[in-house]
Amino acid sequence: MKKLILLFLICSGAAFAQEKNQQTQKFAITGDVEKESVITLDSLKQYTIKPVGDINITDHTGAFKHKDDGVKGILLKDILSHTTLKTTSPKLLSRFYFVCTGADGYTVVYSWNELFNTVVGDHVFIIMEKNGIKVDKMPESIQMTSANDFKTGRRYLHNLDKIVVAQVQ
Ligand SMILES: Nc1nc2c(c(=O)[nH]1)N[C@H]1C(S)=C(S)[C@@H](COP(=O)(O)O)O[C@H]1N2
Ligand SMILES: [Mo]
Repeated sequence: MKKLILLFLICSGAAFAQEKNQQTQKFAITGDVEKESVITLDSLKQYTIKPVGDINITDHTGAFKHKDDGVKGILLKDILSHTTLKTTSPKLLSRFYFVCTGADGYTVVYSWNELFNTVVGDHVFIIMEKNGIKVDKMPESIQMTSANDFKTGRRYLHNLDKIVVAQVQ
């Protein structure tokens, strides 16, 4: 029985590790929106790709992990500006937040104000290229980064799968 449990733990661990590296070719925008959408690598081509520069990636404690060179990306707020949020008054947008989840379930949150009403939003990108590698060849596939965070690793989301729009009730 113990061996069986051990085998199960090893197998589920392997399955989980695989999921973390599961590449995504598209992500959905759902939740409190007028119309749900799916953003594909192809549909990303219509957006302006901006130079982001080099980013030092720390872990969640702040310790240096690695450096990404020559990062280029699309502003998340440019993509989200095509989505109409379901609300009766612009004043209520201050209640809204975006729940961004990777293929393995890792999740990061941005508030509407943070993205559209602070400088943070000027540095939140979907990475289209880094270290000379284009998005379709990156193991992290669709990767999102908040480049001006203190601890960049925390919101350096690999394999973006969905963005769910929600509001504080
Ligand atoms: N999808 C996904 N993204 C993730 C994580 C994760 O577990 N799953 N871990 C985060 C954390 S805590 C850190 S420190 C960085 C590490 O980035 P690296 O794996 O490229 O070094 O990824 C972040 N992005
Ligand atoms: Mo981390």
